[in-house]
Amino acid sequence: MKRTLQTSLIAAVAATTMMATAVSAETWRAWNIHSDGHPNTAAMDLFAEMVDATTNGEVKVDVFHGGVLGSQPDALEQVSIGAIELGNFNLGPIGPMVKEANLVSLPFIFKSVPHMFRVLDGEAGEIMAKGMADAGVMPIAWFDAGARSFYSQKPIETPDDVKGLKIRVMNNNLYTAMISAMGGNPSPMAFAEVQQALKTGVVDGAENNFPSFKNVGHYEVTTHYSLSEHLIIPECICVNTKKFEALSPELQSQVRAAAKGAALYQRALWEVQSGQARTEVEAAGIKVNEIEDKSPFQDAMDSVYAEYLKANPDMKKLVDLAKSTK
Ligand code: GTR
Repeated sequence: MKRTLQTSLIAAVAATTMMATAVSAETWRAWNIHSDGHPNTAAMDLFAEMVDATTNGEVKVDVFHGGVLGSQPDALEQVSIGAIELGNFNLGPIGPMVKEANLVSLPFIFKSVPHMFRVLDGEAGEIMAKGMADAGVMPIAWFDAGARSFYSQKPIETPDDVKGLKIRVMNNNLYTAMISAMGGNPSPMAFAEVQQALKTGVVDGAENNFPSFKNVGHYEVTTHYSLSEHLIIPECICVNTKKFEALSPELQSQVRAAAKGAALYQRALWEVQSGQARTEVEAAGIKVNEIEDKSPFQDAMDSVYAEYLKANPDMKKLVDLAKSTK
């Protein structure tokens, strides 16, 4: 089924765009933190294939998997200045460079993944996309990244369970505030270092979605995954704004169509593979703790919101837009 979906997406995208005559082919380097077996890796490969097919080879995308082009904050910087042309980025580490993108890093801002996509498809999404494009990282498609939950050597079922634990977070002050508000010790760290840090006890825990928890082996060095689902953060295919705008309007729409097709594929894969990842880690011995009542976690975030909005009053509009989206 995988191949069939891929083939029909490529055909559909090719059919909706005019065949271009190759004049000056250019190759774009794409950053991807994930390796084989992760939905985003397959989606980025399909994106590259579709760009090639729909632009008739005028734009080529060379995807570098496994984070070999650098850590996420470094790669973002590189894309923003055009040293790397694009990447599949999580919006969390974009917050420190694009204030509007921080909307998605407020804990419990979204009710569900579909709610998050509805917010992205509305005015709030437009404002975020503009802020990102102005900073040089223009989103041309949104990926699903599910919800992030805590994992450690013990269940984390209430905010009190975080007290005194050193928890790895991505690079964003909102996440350090989130852990501190529960009495934990936040430890910002690059994704590539987390497995070793968990193994050696440099950190007591971390937080992520099931596919990432599984794919980079975090489940091998921890015992409990607790479904706090405190963050629902989308990901993007983000392109250096100037490189994208330098393309002809026709090429721009072909690249956009390829990104949309890749996102459609990614979301379908995500649905299946995040369930599979959960099954696999449970089979490997991970105890998954359901959390019936998440309100103590949500209540613990009141001070995070209050302080954040005090320091960034202009973000209130985006928060209100998200909260009023059905
Ligand atoms: C993953 C995400 C990566 C990276 C990672 C992390 O879920 O796909 O882009 O942000 O989490 O925790 O650093």
